[in-house]
Amino acid sequence: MQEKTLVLIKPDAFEKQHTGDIIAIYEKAGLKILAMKLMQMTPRVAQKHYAEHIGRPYYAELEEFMTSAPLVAMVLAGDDAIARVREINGKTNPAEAAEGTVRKLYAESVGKNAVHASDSPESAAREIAIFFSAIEVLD
Ligand code: RTP
Ligand code: MG
Repeated sequence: MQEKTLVLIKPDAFEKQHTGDIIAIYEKAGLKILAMKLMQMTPRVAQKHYAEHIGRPYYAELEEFMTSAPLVAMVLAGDDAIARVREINGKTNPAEAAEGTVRKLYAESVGKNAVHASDSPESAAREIAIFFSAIEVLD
């Protein structure tokens, strides 16, 4: 099924200038870019995006990290895009991520793990709407 998913190139990967290499991995997998922007997350946006993580022991560190420097937000589309992008990204903890995944290549820790991707169609719709208005997402 054709799906859209929200991807964030997190501040650690952006600062280390891995943006182009990471986007190339998605494009080589056949995923299409429908929207893209460079921005810095505010605490308010972090609280919205990571609403289900508020109250967890790592939340303060997560918000601090995600708001610390610019990141790249994008909408990717393709067949089965939600599961495929998570597969390409690899496990949350880079130590457990498979060879060739974005997190194996570029993540430094479970917190500073280079990328985010939506985990379900419901999350994708919710998260895309946080970062992009309808006219910013191409058909
Ligand atoms: P993401 O949402 O960023 O795509 O990552 P994910 O689904 O693989 O991981 P999730 O469980 O949704 O956690 C969201 C982000 O919170 C940070 N985290 N830190 N220190 C920790 O134990 C811990 N656990 C999670 C990570 O940045 C993770 O990507
Ligand atoms: Mg997640």
